[in-house]
Amino acid sequence: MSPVHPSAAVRISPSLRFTYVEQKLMPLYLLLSRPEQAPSMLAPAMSLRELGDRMGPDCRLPSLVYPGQEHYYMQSPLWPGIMPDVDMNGPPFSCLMDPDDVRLQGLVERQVPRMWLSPKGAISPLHYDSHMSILTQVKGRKRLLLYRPQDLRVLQPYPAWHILRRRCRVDPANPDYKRFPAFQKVAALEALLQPGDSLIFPAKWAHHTESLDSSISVTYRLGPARPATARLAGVLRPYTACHSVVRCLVA
Ligand SMILES: O=C(O)CCC(=O)C(=O)O
Repeated sequence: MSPVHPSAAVRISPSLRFTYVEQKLMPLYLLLSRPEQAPSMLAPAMSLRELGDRMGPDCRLPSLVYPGQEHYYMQSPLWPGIMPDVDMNGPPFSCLMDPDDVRLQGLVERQVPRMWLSPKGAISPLHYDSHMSILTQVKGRKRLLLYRPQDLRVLQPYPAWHILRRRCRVDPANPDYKRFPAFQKVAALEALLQPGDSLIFPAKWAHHTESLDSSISVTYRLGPARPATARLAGVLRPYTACHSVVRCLVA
């Protein structure tokens, strides 16, 4: 019997900037444009073996969407057993769900935990999420720039009907102050995550991420179970948890 190789959702991009595209709105976009004109495309199911080959230095496989070079970023639900050498019940994961932590009380899981496997230099351009995130670094280092919800308007997110909704027009890595002069006055918080660190940030905190090494992260998304805690989630601030030590990013 041939071995079964699990498959993963993989984002494909013509550059190391992996602009997330709203998948639900993609069919509409493809009525008007060709796939290779999209900022990125999702390969729904690629075997881990093929992903490994494509991410390797000597890949000879033909490109899937973009003519010439393309890059791959696995962004996939985390199945049991996908990382057999990582104890998902041990630190730092175990300390994140501390029932006594008032910041997590009343929150429920809003998305199946996700695994993010990226090459060195991969960028997730500035965007915000609708739920609180816990981003845990498993391998390699990841740098995040975070912006407060009150600065969101200045970051110029695309409207709700757009395939780039929740993405921002401002690019902190290459700021265009002529086009976005107000951005000069906006301060970012910076987080450098090492393996074992977790960053917890509430909904609507826009973030830009950069993989400083080839990287594996896991995200959990939590949302309020009751409307009263929705207000609490909105005022929380990001903090990092390194194993059982929690240190505030913002004083
Ligand atoms: O680091 C990444 O690229 C993925 C994490 C992220 O941006 C997110 O969870 O929204």
